[in-house]
Amino acid sequence: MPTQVTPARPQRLFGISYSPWTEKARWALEHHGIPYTFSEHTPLIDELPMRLRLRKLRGSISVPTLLTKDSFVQGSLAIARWADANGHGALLERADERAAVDAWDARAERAFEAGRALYSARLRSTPGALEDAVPAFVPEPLRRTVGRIGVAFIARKYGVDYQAEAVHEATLAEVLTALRRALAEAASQSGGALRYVVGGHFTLADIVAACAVNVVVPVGSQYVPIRPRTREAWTRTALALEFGDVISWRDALYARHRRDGAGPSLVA
Ligand SMILES: N[C@@H](CCC(=O)N[C@@H](CS)C(=O)NCC(=O)O)C(=O)O
Repeated sequence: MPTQVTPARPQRLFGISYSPWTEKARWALEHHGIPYTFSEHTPLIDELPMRLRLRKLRGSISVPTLLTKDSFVQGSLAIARWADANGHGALLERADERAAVDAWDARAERAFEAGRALYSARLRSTPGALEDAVPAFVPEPLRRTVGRIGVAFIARKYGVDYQAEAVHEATLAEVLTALRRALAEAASQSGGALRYVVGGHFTLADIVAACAVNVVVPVGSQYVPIRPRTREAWTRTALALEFGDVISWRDALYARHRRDGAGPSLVA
């Protein structure tokens, strides 16, 4: 008698497609060939459904959050490590690399937060960007107002300081300088091929560092779908000019190590 095989339920990832935290989690999952469906999370509008899903009415919740067959994995680092423990690709960190990866993750986290603050401020000042950032179902006359409320919600929830533009820019420059230094050291060890920030091979540290570069200049839309005005709001032109070498490294890393990218381009 033939045995009936029930296909395993794929993982479901809740995230914000252009968010660096979400991209970090997706890259790790896709590196390991882990199948998942993606659900776009809209701040404020999806807050209550997400709380009910997680059975967490108090305390903070955020995305990315991964629903596996038996649990929720919350936070980009935890998801990347879950992927490493459950996937089939080459390990993204060995036990002896964990401390170095943690240090890069902490650095990238500072860049992500600085990037979010600059992006939130820029959303309010770039014509059409607020309207672009809200889901398609919101009717035209309401788009700007809904966008404004959404940004205010994120600013309050994450303590975003709109005024500290110079401080956030300096944080980004500091992280990119550290990355440039690490790549220079890696070049002297590897003899100039594609360089890796930890251990001479592709690790989670490269993923988080590349995602930190994405908050200065978003990577191509074939990897992370992003609308043109949203891209504009993330872009820091002066830093992009100053750190062209680091951006080229990020592009080469994506070309070599990011499988198919996150899906179809949203660029019109
Ligand atoms: N430490 C968390 C931070 C994630 C985070 O800050 N997520 C924000 C991205 S803007 C978020 O969920 N925003 C939507 C919301 O809070 O509703 C991680 O590593 O995943």
